Amino acid sequence: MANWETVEVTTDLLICGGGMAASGAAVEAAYWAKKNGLKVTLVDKAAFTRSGAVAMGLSAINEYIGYGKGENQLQDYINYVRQDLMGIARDDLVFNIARHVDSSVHLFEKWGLPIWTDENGKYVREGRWQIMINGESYKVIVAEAAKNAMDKAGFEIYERVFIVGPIMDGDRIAGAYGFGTREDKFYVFKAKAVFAAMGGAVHVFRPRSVGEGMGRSWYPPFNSGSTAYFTIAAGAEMTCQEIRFIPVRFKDAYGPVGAWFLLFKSRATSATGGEYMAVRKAELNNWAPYGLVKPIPANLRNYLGMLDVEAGMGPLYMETAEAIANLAKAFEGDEKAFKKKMKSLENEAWEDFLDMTVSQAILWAANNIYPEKSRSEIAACEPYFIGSHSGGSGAWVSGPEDVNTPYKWGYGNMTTVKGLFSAGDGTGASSHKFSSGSHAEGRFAGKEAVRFILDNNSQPNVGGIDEIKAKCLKPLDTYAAASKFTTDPMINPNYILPMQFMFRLQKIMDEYAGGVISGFKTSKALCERGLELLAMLKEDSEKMGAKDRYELERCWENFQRVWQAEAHVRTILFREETRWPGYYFRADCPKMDEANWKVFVNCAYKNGQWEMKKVPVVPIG
Ligand code: SFD
Ligand code: AMP
Repeated sequence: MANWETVEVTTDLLICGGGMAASGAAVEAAYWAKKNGLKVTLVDKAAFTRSGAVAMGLSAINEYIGYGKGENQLQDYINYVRQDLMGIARDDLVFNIARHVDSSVHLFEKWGLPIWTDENGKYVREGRWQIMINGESYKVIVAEAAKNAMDKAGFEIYERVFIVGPIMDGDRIAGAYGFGTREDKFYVFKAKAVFAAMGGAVHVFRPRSVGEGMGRSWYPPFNSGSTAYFTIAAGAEMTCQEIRFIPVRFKDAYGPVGAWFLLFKSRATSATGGEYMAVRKAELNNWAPYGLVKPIPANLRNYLGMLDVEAGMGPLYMETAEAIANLAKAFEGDEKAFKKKMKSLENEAWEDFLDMTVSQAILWAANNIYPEKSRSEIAACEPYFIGSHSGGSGAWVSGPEDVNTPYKWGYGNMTTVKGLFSAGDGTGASSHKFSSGSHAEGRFAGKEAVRFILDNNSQPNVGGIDEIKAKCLKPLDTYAAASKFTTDPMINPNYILPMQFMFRLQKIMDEYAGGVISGFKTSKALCERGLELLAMLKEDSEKMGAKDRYELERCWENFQRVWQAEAHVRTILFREETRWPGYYFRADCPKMDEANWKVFVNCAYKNGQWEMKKVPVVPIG
């Protein structure tokens, strides 16, 4: 067996992940733990200040209610999220995040994040719920505050340690295991409670960017479904596993569109010039009542564009030049003021991408695109699994104690597994939290996890470490034992390399589970065949081979992706209707069925079997 040192760390609360939710959890838990003589430990697979979805920065904060300022009511946000998810959302969770989110944003500002303000000092709104920021260093600012809180309390942060999976003591979480990505070290973390916030899942489906563009995606390619795998493997109930998110993005470099639609008030058109949201408006009646609300749900906005593409009217375009011209129109007649306005609009257009998707700015430059002169191509991307944006997948967690909700079993944001908490992309049915809401939810969950520990203050048993270590390092052994059998170690019948494993997974998902190549369509028969192929892929995961530490990480990332994939396909198969056209289409059940399927679909993996069930949607307010 590979000769790696074993490092054992014993703590009270283990925070897995170092993104927005984990940063929130660290700030809050460090305070409450220190006060109560407990210890917190944080583990991130990357460098904490530049890790996760906000690594590159962001140009907007997408959830700011302005509740204390009388700008919006919490109930309006709850209604907005439920409608955007075609009726399927947990109002209690959305409410809980909404009531705490503004204070996270105020903390960001206090810690140094520049938020745009108008001449009266009011935050500049991108849309009703979003505010604009100069956010290139957003993650650095938020992570440093978390680091300071942890340092002040004398708590440790482990960077560049990849968490593979949970360690259980019966039905209670007992810790996690993983390995160093820069050192030959196997880690065992023993904890009384675990907060799993290792982001969403990217590259489960074949991306549009393949070959020379491989690795480019809208969401970070290094978020590989670790949270989903961790919670599923611990036996936690999962929800909304069918609600993938398909963002429409500027084509090929995946630049976000929110600023263009909301701040610049741009139109999106087909090649023939028609604005699909206007031309195809009648289609929305088929998806009533959700198709008739404002804003029109994200999946339906996607769907109308997809119908144009299917009708041969692609490519689709963002009319950037027209939008900029419209905004500058009021200044026509005063040459100096007009030029100044045009310059500031151009700056805003470029900054939007330079703040969060640098490669889109590079692609514009490479393709001679001047947003004020020409329109720019947009397209629906491959599917992503993220519970924090406009998808819904994640763990099923307990609602807050002080809210009258049927979904409650003890500690807020605890999964159905004792002592295992989650937030951000890790929790389901509570979409539209984004960066700010993930942080607020993390703060709440961190505090609740400390409360759990105070009530259950015993160290669970951790056994079987040698077996776990052997299994974790096995891909290195498999490769070492067989790589000399062939002249090219890339081609070898004794193992499957991580890249080959990932390509096989992505091909299955693309062709059977409604990826880009299938026009986002699938069916019962396709899902069933996809599950057969996934079962064989899972069998072959026993034969994963890794030539070095780097490939070992890739092996386990892909292993985690497969579990997210399976939960997804099983849930699509179980739900016999189409509810989110524009995200996926069950071609054999093409209509929405409110009478039978206005429910959550939850699943859990227990004793080697998947259990699927319907859970009623109970709105509050
Ligand atoms: O424009 C392991 N997001 C946006 N949110 C906004 O508020 N405004 C925007 O402008 C947003 N847009 C946007 C966004 C994201 C991206 C990539 C782009 C544009 C280009 C969404 C938010 O970023 C998102 O909601 C939150 O970041 C979610 O927070 P969280 O904590 O659930 O996930 P994370 O931040 O990605 O952190 C994950 C962490 O886990 C680590 N990790 N650690 C140990 N072991 C493992 N196995 C691990 N696997 C992962 C990661 O390193 C990271 O620290 S726009 O498109 O709408
Ligand atoms: P995006 O850049 O697509 O991630 O969107 C950023 C924010 O703007 C999110 O809150 C979206 O829900 C919202 N948004 C994007 N496009 C639209 C639109 N056409 N109408 C309403 N809201 C939108």
